[in-house]
Amino acid sequence: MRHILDVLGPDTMAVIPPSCMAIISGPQPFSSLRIPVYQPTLESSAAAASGLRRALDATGRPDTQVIVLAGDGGTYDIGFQCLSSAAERNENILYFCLDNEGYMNTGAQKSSSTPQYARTGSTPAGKLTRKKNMSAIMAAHGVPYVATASIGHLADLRRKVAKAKAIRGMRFITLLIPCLDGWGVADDGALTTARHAVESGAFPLYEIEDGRRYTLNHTERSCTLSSYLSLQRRYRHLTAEQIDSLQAGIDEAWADLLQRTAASKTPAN
Ligand SMILES: Cc1ncc(C[n+]2csc(CCOP(=O)(O)OP(=O)(O)O)c2C)c(N)n1
Ligand SMILES: [Mg+2]
Repeated sequence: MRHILDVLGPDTMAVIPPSCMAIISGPQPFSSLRIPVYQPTLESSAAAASGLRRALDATGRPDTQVIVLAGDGGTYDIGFQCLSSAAERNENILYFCLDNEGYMNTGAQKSSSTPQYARTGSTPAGKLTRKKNMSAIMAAHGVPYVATASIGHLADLRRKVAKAKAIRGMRFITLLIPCLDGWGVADDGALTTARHAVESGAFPLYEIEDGRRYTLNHTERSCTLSSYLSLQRRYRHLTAEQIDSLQAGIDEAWADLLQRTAASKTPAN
C-alpha cells in the first residue's frame, strides 16, 4: 500500500469496503493511509467511487484520483454488480482488487477467486471449482486498462500504477497478496510465496488494454508448481493427480496468454 500511494501521490481518495484493508486503514473518519477514506458497504464500492468521482468533477477537482481498495470477495462476488455497471459506464476510477483468494477477514472462507483444490474454512476438503478469470471478465467490458500485479514484483506493480494513473476511465488492477493465516504460509513467507505464484505461472503478470491488447509481462517460468504449493498449508492434502490437473490448467492459461500477446502485435490491433 505504501508503494501504491507513493506512486499516486497525496491528491487521492480511497473507497474501502469491509475487508482486511478496512481494518488496516482504520475506522472512518480516521485513516492510517493519510488520505481521505470512505467505507461503504461490501456490495457498493464501485457505486460509491462513481458518486465520489462525479462530486469531485462537479466541484472542480477532476485530477483527484478516486481509487477503490477492495478484497476479492468484495470484487469477484459481493461487489460485482456495481463493479460491472461502473465498468460499463467506463467510470473514471482506479479499482484495486487486493486478492488474497478468500474471505480472509471473516475467517478464511472460499470466494470465487479461491483456486481449485485449495482448502478454506468453507471448503474443508478443497474447493471443487476453478478460480474465476476476473481480468478476462473486466476486459470483456472493453475498459481501457486491466492488469494483474503481485506484491512480490514491486517494480512491475509501481509501473502499472503509474501507467493506470495517466489513463482516464475505468482501470482495474488485481494485486495478489498472500494471506499468512488463510493460506497457511510462514510468518516471513508472504513475499516469497507471491514471487513463486508468478514464477510458477499460477498467477501470471499481464496487462489488457482497451479490452483486447494483451501483454504478458513476465515470460519466464522459473519455479515449479509443486514448489509454490509446498509453501502453503491450504494445498497440503493434494494428490499427485490433483497437482497434475492444476498444472494442466496453468499450462493451458499460459498458452492462451502467449497466443493473445502474439496476436496483439499484429497491425489490426
Ligand atoms: C453483504 C455482506 N456480507 C458479509 C459481510 C461480512 N464481511 C465483512 S468483511 C468480509 C470478508 C471480505 O472478503 P474480501 O473482500 O475478500 O476481503 P478480505 O477480508 O479477504 O481482505 C465479509 C464476508 C458484509 N460486511 N456484508
Ligand atoms: Mg479476500
